[in-house]
Amino acid sequence: MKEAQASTIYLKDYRVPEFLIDRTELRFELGESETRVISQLTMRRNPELLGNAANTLRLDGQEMELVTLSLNGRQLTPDQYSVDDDSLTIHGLDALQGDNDDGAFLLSCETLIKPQENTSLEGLYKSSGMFCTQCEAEGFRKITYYLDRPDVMSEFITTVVADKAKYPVLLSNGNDIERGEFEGGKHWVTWEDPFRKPCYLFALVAGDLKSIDDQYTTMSGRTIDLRIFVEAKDLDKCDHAMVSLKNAMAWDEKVYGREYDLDIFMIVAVDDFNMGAMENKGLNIFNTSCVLANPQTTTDTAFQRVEAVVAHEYFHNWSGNRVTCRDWFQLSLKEGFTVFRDSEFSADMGSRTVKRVEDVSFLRTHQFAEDAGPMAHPVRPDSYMEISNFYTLTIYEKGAEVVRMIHELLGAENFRKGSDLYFQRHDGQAVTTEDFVVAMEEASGRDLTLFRRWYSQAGTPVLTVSGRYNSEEQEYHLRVKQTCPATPGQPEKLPLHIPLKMALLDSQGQEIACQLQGESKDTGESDPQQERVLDVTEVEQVFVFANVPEAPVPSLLRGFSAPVKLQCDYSRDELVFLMTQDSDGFNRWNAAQSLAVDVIQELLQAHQSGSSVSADPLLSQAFADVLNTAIVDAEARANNAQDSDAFADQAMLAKLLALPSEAYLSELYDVVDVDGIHAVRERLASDLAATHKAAFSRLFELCRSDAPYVADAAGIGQRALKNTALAWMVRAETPEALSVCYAQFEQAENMTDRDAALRLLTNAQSDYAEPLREKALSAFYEQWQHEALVVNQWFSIQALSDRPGALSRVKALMAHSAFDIRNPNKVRSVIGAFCQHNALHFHDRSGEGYAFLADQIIVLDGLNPQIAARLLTPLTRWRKYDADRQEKMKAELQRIAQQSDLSPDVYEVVSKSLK
Ligand code: B3K
Ligand code: ZN
Repeated sequence: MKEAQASTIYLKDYRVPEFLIDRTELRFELGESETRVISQLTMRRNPELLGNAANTLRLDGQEMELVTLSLNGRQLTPDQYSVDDDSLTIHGLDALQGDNDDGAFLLSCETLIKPQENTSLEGLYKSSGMFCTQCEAEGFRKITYYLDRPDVMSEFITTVVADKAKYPVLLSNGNDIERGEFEGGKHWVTWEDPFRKPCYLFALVAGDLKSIDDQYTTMSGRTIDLRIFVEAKDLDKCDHAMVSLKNAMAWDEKVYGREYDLDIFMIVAVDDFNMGAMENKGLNIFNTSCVLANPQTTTDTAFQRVEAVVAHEYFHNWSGNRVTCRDWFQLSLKEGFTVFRDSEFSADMGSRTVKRVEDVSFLRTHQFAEDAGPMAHPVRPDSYMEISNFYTLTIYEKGAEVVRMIHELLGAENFRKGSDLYFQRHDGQAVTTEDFVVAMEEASGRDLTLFRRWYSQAGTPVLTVSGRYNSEEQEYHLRVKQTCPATPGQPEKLPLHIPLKMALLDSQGQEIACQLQGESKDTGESDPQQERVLDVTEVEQVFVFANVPEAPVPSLLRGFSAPVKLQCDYSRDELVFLMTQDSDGFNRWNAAQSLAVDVIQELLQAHQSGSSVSADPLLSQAFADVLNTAIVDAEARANNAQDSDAFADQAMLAKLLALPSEAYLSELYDVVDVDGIHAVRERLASDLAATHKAAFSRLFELCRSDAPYVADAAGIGQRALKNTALAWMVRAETPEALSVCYAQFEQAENMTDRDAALRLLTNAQSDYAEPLREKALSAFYEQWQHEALVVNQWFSIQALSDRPGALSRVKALMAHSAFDIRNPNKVRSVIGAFCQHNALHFHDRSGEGYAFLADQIIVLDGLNPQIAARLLTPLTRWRKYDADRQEKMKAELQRIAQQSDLSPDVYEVVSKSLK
């Protein structure tokens, strides 16, 4: 493996910048074969470095041709500077600068770049005939020579010049202040962004775009223009994003007191994009998949994603843009906080418990796996080779959990005081996670010294809890132990400050007052609480509760109050009790999951030892109870019962009727038995489907509705429950059930129902299913072939199918005319879907799945290293499989490693995985 490809950057090496850029003036002359970029940087030495004698100025820059360079108006000669693959260095700055009182100087630079040839989708590139940019984290250096680091903040004035017919819309950050036309069909627009920002927030767009426009009046009465730019054919898919944006703006005012600052807020949708969206100041650029939504083409899940991502990017205007990161080790400062903000927003817009269940399932399945793998790193990493590899589930999702824990420890009111202080103190600055924690501490008076370890320590802590009741003393002892496994570079772990939210339930399911020994009953401060947050801070602690009249069942880690693995030896009866009695909705769901996990693990053990065990009837009974609740509730709705408040949350019922996923079950084992888990879970599901056949059909019928499609919590819940019932019905693959499914596919008036039916048909294995499936798949493509996002869905539905022959189908899809390896959405919907989410076939014993992925990575690395590195994830987990699979996975990693000219992105992931 070529060692020279990537060097490691360490947090401990951080130094403040030697130079600052106060003003950045840019002019882009966009052309069909090349683009000319003219920059004028008003710079000075950083006064923080007293007596800064730096006489050499190094600017970042890659993949560009330098045309001219001048300093204070004097052109520099080649002996006065040097250029290499990554930088431009000016030597002997003092002499060049001459006498200048304030030390400021003007550096002017003209370069040529080729956006048309840029397949990395970083920097300036073309997507479907339009120019667009992606600069975070280090893409600006592909646009012009610059100090490409987030702690260099500048004002930007940008002029874009382009052919008017081809690119009628020219956008950049801030407000447009001037425009004009040149002879020969060109026009130009100048944009000014008065807010100082790092260059990673710079954006430019030029294209033939149309917009839907709206306005928002802020809490102080300012009117903001809102514009969403898309291709003309997509104008009918922007309303949901616009409503989401306005809701997000209002929510940030109400919950955080944060108001928008510019006069205009723009969103642009592009087809070729490496991730979901980007929060460029005043000009967010979105992957079409995260902005376009229309009931005909978009599922409920995608509607919810649009709402969440629009909000996330908008919230960055404060948590990320007004207050930004000092260096990329602080990435979670903006990402963790902003994910926390967007998840709270979504919770307020829809069903809070369901949102929590979804977030926690995702975290436990995917982030926990990352934390246990070779790329594990703390929320604030100590080092990286390629920062693009650190836009991870740990930075985002675990980072959000860390902020959520601070919220839990401080309470909503103090947390708000803390965020007010943080925003006010650091407005216009580039800061650290430490600054965030200090603001929270100072505003609340809460000591977070120990808590800080969450930022520096990687790995998922394990909390082992056991209870003991002493009837004579009427005491309940809760023993809590914490451990955390070693992670790369961190063999030893220190105890963390873990907020353990809990309650004690009596036999009726009522919460018992939780009085810790030593707390008096009648002092106002320590009034016994029904629910409380225990501060777990030591390796082992015993919490003694006094005046407990009967042996309680503890309800632990309510709302998933910390991102830990909870081990508690509940009996199955206790789990059923919690499922039905716990007043914490999250814990009711969690108990249901734990019961199912427990039963499946028992079945798997039997399966592996060749013995036969039948599933504990408790699980089936639990299903019957949920089904019964769902049916009674649906009947009440059907009978137009008035009291809608009394209705159950149908989305939650759908969650309770879902078995834990194979991916989650896999995460629970050190060595994953891919085939065993699949076989056992399938068999259990078939048994449950058969046992409750009539009830599922009844529920399905009751949940069908003629009401027009609305993407609100009630509508989404109703469709989720109906389609869950349909899935259980189709399991038996009877001709009747398959016909019902096909009829839904044909008659559906929205994409959610059509998609659900098509997925089931695509997975069905029986002979009867085959013609239905073929008919449905071709009709679907026929109807939607002109909608790129729907075609992606069609790809992924097929790539995910667990029918035999999956890999050859995936290869055939890649040969389909609609597939394009340069488009990340297409790559994700075929290669990504198969390798990351079709474990059964990706991990086929033959090892062909592994070889296929390695082949794709080698091709993609030459085109788009970020996407290539991201796709590697399933191979990095080789330690979790049996010896034979391990060998095969490792061999493919080694094959990738031996390629010449690997990108730093892929090099870092491969080398760390093989260590
Ligand atoms: N900040 C961007 C992610 C940039 C990824 C760069 N490789 C989107 C977001 O988190 O909001
Ligand atoms: Zn973000």
